[in-house]
Order: sequence, then C-alpha cells, then structure tokens
Amino acid sequence: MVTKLFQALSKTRNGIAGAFNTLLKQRVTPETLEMLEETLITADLGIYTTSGIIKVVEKNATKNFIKAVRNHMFSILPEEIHELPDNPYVVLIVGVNGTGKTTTAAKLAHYYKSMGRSVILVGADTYRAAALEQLKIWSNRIGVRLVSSQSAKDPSAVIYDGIKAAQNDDSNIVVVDTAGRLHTHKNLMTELVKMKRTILEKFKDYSVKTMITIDANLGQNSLFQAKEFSNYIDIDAAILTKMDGTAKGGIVFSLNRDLNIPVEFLGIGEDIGDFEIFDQEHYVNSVIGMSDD
Ligand SMILES: Nc1nc2c(ncn2[C@@H]2O[C@H](COP(=O)(O)OP(=O)(O)OP(=O)(O)O)[C@@H](O)[C@H]2O)c(=O)[nH]1
Ligand SMILES: [Mg+2]
Repeated sequence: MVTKLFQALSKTRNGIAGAFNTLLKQRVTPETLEMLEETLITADLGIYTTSGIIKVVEKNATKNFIKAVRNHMFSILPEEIHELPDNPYVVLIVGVNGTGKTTTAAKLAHYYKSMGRSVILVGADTYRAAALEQLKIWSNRIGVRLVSSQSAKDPSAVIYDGIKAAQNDDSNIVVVDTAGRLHTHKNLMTELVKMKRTILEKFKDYSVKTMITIDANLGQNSLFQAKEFSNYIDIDAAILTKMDGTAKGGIVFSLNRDLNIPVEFLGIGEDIGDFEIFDQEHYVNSVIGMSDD
C-alpha cells in the first residue's frame, strides 16, 4: 500500500533507493560507495549515520545488502515515544518563525480530539493579529474551542485563561500555539521559560510537554536552532514538518544522534490530516523504498 508518508518521502527515497540500486548493479567499489555517501549526506542523515551505513554495505558487499542496511537503520532510530496520557497536560508548541507551529497545533488538537480527548486550543501568539485569525479558522474547522485574547500582550496570561477554561470544560489537553522566535532573541526565549513556569506553578495537576516544530527543508540549520532552544527550555519531542516534498527526509537520524530529541510526529502536508505518528519501521521503509511487512 502506498501511504501518505511513502508518497511524501518520494524525493528522499528516489535519491537513496537510486544510489542503492546503482551499487547493487555496479557492485560495491570505492567510487560507488562515494556516490552513496554523497547521497546520504545530501538527504541529511548526518555524517555519523552515513558512515555507519557505509560500513554495513561494505560488510555485506557480496550479497544483497538492503535488508542488513534496513535493520541497521532501524536499530539506530529513536524509540517511538508517542503515548496519550490520561492526566491533564499542556502541549507548548514552540519553534522558529514559519516552521509550522500554528498548522501543527491545529493538527495535534484534531488528532487528540479524534482519539476521544477533550481539547482546547490556546492562541498565545500575541504579537500578530493574523496569527490569531489563522488559528480561529482552524479551530472552527476542527470544532475545537479556542481561547485567545485580542488585547493581552502577555502570552502567559492567555495560557492561564486557557487552562482555566479547560478546567471548567473538563478538557484534559490544552494545545498552545506560540509565536515564532529565534534563539538570538533573548527576551522571547525567556518568555517561553515564563510560560512553562506559569503553568507548573499555577496548575499543579497539569504537566507540560514542550514540542518543537522543525522544518525538514532547513536541514542541519534547523538542528542548530533546536539545540539553541533546548538551552532555554527542555524539549520533550520534535515534530518534523514539511516532510512532503523535501529531499532531506533523513533528518530524523541526525536529530536523534546529534540532539537526542525524539521525533513524535511528522507533518506531511498543509491539511489537517497530513500528520502522522512517527513509526520507525514505516519511516525506514519509506526512506529506502521497501513496503512494510
Ligand atoms: N507542505 C507543508 N506545508 C506545511 C506543513 N506544515 C505547515 N506548512 C505550511 O507552512 C507555512 C507556515 O505554517 P504556520 O503553521 O503558519 O507556521 P508558524 O510556525 O505558525 O509560523 P509563524 O507563526 O509565522 O512563526 C504555511 O503555509 C503552512 O501551510 C507541512 O507539513 N507540509
Ligand atoms: Mg504561527
């Protein structure tokens, strides 16, 4: 079955599967290995993962090495961390400008709702009126209540109101869309810290899960950004967005290896349903061109 993720990763796969096929046809030589290495680096698997794969290919050079490569890739990926806790919690969606926070907040709220949870969206991007409009449209579309403020400047105050509303509604998941920020804006970074502190101090029964959206197209640069974020606030999970159409779909490997941030979801399009729980096997198979079995 051709799944959405398989389709979304077609550019990444074309490169990688193409390189493997060339190796199978032309044999494993220093030249073909170099070509494979280049392809894997271009697909953003990172140097460490790339050299690990090259070693597996060399070791299995006389036979069809694809299965061995697949098993190796599988073994170095992060654990699947997705779970839906029963206790109330707040999801803070953070990240650099334009990486897909607002879209992802809506996708996530929709997903939780589809799992039978009662959800509230909070518009804590208080800097731009347009940000709120965008979230309003999503909240109407998915039928999830939105808490926001036209006038409040302090996002922590909006979050406070949002959690109060969630308590009144018996909603156990609060999804917060925050403003885009760069790690170089110190004030904005400490504002994030304050948001988390406010929740933990004022709502003892809620836990906080901080998720960072990472635009897969930005490659290694986005890893650097995520690292800077984690200098201020603990990041519990990453959501890789815009995996559709990118040739850099190997970024999951470097994210795990270099930053130790597990990937929980993948964004694979602009629509509400273009969203998947990260699944190791499905991901690896989509990257190297095998079907799940
Ligand atoms: N193709 C594709 N586009 C996406 C995906 N996620 C978000 N987008 C698009 O990326 C653009 C930016 O998305 P937003 O959700 O507004 O990003 P943001 O991080 O909230 O942006 P700021 O609030 O300005 O920092 C929009 O055009 C989205 O439709 C995805 O998974 N795939
Ligand atoms: Mg936004």
